[in-house]
Amino acid sequence: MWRDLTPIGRDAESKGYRRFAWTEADRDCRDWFRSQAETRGLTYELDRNGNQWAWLGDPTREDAVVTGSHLDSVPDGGPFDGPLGVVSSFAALDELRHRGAEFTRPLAIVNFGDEEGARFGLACVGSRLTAGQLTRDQAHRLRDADGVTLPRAMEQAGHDPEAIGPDPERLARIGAFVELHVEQGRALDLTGDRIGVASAIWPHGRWRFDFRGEANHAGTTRLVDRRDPMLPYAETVLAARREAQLAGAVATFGKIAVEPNGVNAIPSLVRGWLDSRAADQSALDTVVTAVEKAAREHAARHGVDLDVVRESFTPVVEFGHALRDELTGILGPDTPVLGTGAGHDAGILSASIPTAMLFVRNPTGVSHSPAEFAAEDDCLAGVTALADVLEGLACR
Ligand code: HGY
Ligand code: MN
Ligand code: MN
Ligand code: MN
Repeated sequence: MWRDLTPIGRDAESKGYRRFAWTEADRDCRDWFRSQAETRGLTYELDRNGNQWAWLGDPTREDAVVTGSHLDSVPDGGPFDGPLGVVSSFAALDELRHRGAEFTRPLAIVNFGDEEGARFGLACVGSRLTAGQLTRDQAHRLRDADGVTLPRAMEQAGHDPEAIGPDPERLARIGAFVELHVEQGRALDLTGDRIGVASAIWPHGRWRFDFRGEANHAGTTRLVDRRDPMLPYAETVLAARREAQLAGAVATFGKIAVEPNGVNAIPSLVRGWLDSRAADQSALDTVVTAVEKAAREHAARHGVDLDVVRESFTPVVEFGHALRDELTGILGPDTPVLGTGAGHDAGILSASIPTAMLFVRNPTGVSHSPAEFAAEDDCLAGVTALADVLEGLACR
């Protein structure tokens, strides 16, 4: 199963994954998911928001146990972030069938579309639409770097963009959602554990900083005559690192767009995206406020205009104790419980249904990079743990 999936969307040079929403690689991943579902005799379903479901049992009941994750990636992402959760879900079902488990509740495996937001800039689009945290109109306004709108991309992929929207009936059918995910950090490696349970997802958001200056000739324009937006942008990147350090938070300017983007042209516009996260809201607010203040001071000093737009924000997610304690009850009371700075579909759904997460050890701690890694025996331990959890929740 894993071997069929890993070549899809993998760049030969970087060895990283480029599985972006509604592209051919995304289509191939979806075809893979459907074939895995149908090979197992599960009822396959593509929902109005482009999420894929594979059902065992009566999907109309209101107490289904759902597991799964996403298959899309960030640019040059790693092989485990998302796919490990989906593959482990199918493998856990195989394990439960091997055990002869008798299901007393429906089970579904899900692939949530566009979790990373790599193409259209907003994370968790599939689960946000389903949970009613993103409206159709907001989704229709999303566009990629080439100006292709989300509706257009959906149409090109054969999905009706007018059908997207909240899906409360579907959520009403779910009694519990458990997402297995590779750990994006080294907490389990440091404690020597293979598996952990999530306690919370840090509050996090994305802010766009538009520094507007004056395009001009790089060779003939005197320094004193310039209104170069690249300078306040650079100073703001350094300010973000400083403010995050002070607040015990994280802040990253990882994406930039420059116009006209010519080697010999002073930019007219430098657009930078800040991703900032912190264990608590007040620390996050402190960082973002301080970074914006610094950006405005630097911009003014260089005669550059600045617009700051909050593009997305996810408040802290505390996973409910009831389901979390059920998991540690099944996996063992000394199962480590750990927070994460990474966003997940489970974080979005936790506002609507009982949700929990399992983490699988990643000895490198690296993610969103081809260097992301999980050892085979840890992945197998993840499958066993997920099978134990699903058996405890959905079987006699
Ligand atoms: O950005 C995140 O934390 C997630 O990987 N989408
Ligand atoms: Mn990710
Ligand atoms: Mn992920
Ligand atoms: Mn429309």
